[in-house]
Amino acid sequence: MKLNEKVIAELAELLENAELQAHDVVKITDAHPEMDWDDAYAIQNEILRRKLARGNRVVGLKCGLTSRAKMKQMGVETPCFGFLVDYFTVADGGEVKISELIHPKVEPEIAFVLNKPLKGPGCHVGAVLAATDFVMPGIEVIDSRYRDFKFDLKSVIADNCSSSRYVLGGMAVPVAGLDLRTLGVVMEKNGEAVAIGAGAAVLGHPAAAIAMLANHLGARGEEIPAGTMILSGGVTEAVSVAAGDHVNLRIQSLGCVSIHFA
Ligand code: OOG
Ligand code: MG
Repeated sequence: MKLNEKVIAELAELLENAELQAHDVVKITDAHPEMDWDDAYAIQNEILRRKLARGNRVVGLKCGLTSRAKMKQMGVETPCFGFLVDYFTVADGGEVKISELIHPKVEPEIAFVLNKPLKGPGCHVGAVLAATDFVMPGIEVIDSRYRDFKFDLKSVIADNCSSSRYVLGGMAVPVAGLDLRTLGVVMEKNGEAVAIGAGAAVLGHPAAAIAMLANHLGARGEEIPAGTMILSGGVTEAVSVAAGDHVNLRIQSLGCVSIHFA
């Protein structure tokens, strides 16, 4: 750790206020170039602590920057992990007010729901599939708190990996009999296909993202509890949205989910 507790608390407050008040900030590594990975996750944890103290509940976890398309779009080479809390949840077909967000983008994701805990190190795709109750289609709404959506990996980890809103829907399908690598993914904005991909875009197999999260937490002596919902990361580039936009995601064998921006 390079930052002291006071600076970590101040940066968490700055980033969380930016989220809650929907305004951008300059990326925190500009003023703190010495910060390290543990500092970045400590700031994210402090944001979580603030939310829990206010009565929010964790409803899931997320992996980010797990596809080449996303890494290239954001200029970052390594996946990151974050949390999802209750008020991020939008009902299928539901509405998000653009005025509550800064510069939102949507991305198509495969969500996993576990029925067994997962613990690294050594977690692998097979262990993830054996612990998966079902998968579902999900649209994640990301909204970096950083100006112009530009950041480096440490800044984005501190900012809870741009987490903002998400919607799950479609069918809950057990993974036995599904090849998650070849599932086709089509995301439409206002009826036009704006992002097309397949599951293998996420680290060769979306379950590899979940294994990576289990190994990341394992290195900190933590595990992913049974019952956890996890977003495995955007399959394609994220797409900007504005008021009036309707977004629909269709994943082969898993059905559709949609969201509207007002
Ligand atoms: C970081 C969060 C990335 C994903 O699925 O890749 C993410 C960002 O792109 O702002 O959620
Ligand atoms: Mg995402």
